[in-house]
Amino acid sequence: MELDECLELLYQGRLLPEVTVRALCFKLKEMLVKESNVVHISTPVTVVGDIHGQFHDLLEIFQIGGAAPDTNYLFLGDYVDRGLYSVETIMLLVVLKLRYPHRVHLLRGNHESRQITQSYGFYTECLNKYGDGSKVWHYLTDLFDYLVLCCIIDNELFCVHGGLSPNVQTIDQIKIIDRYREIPHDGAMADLVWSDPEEINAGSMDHREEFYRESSQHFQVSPRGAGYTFGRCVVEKFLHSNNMSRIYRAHQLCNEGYQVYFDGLVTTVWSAPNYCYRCGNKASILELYSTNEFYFNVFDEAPENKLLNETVNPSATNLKAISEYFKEPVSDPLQPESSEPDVFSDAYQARSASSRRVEYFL
Ligand SMILES: [Mn+2]
Repeated sequence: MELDECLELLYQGRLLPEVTVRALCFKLKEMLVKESNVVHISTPVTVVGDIHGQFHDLLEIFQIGGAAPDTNYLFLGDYVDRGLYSVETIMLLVVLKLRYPHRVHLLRGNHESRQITQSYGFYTECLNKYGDGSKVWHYLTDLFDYLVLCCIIDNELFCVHGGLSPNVQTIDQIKIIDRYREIPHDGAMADLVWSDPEEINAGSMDHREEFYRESSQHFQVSPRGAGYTFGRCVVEKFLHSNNMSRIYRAHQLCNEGYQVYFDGLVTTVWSAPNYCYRCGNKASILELYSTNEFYFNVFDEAPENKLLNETVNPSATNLKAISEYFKEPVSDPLQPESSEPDVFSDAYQARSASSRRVEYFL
């Protein structure tokens, strides 16, 4: 099948035959094996954060941000899991990368992994859509091992899915990682896709808190169970050593679609509106015209999702089904607050990273 033919089907939300998926994955692996772990690109480019299988919202991104290849895109990872259309989402991105290799760039997120996708939806979705004997999940997770880890825009903007690592001081140290593998549990490669910035508000702090404030400037164990949280000192040191000005990353839900840390040195871009069809958050894409001219294009969920909400949203009767789909307890909004926090609540998401319970599904 020709690439343009594939694109036409995929834009309609159709699935490609398994043999085609196999051939496309092999072809893209051949292309990606030649890429460095750190890809260099130039502005103008539009940066996209987590999508998590929300296919209709990906189509919305092309509506508001411009179609590929008229607009250059850098996707920061987490294409699959959670949403109901991971296969459609990743296949559209795979074919766009093959068709327009210099205008579409795909980084690896922590969900582009065999282990994580078996727990958070993508594995089950592949079997549901292609049948129990199908190998679509294998083809795609093998392909994930070839995705690049980082991107540098105009030699000064560092882009990665998660964040920094205590094992990485220079870009060259990223370039020598053997990335053609499952994401390990620890080490530089794991940290790049798992870590989070952590900003401590100086304000009313007593002396005991001063100690924590100091230590939080550096790397701390992450409540996610993988990667680290990192503070302003770490960011300033990394940017200075590598002669860069800012970091753009994804990986954390933002109610307003993006979040700025450390006076703009780090920015989170989040591109899954109304995450999991129930978080009520906005999403954004970051349009970079040059290193110092940019615009956060904020958007709400696609109208198609609202139809989905009728079927997916937690009414008392289908809570159990959703709980099983998401493989985690879902609290019943009609019941009084239980001891487990509702990790999807605004109040919970607004907490600082270290005060949150493990939420490595994000
Ligand atoms: Mn992530």
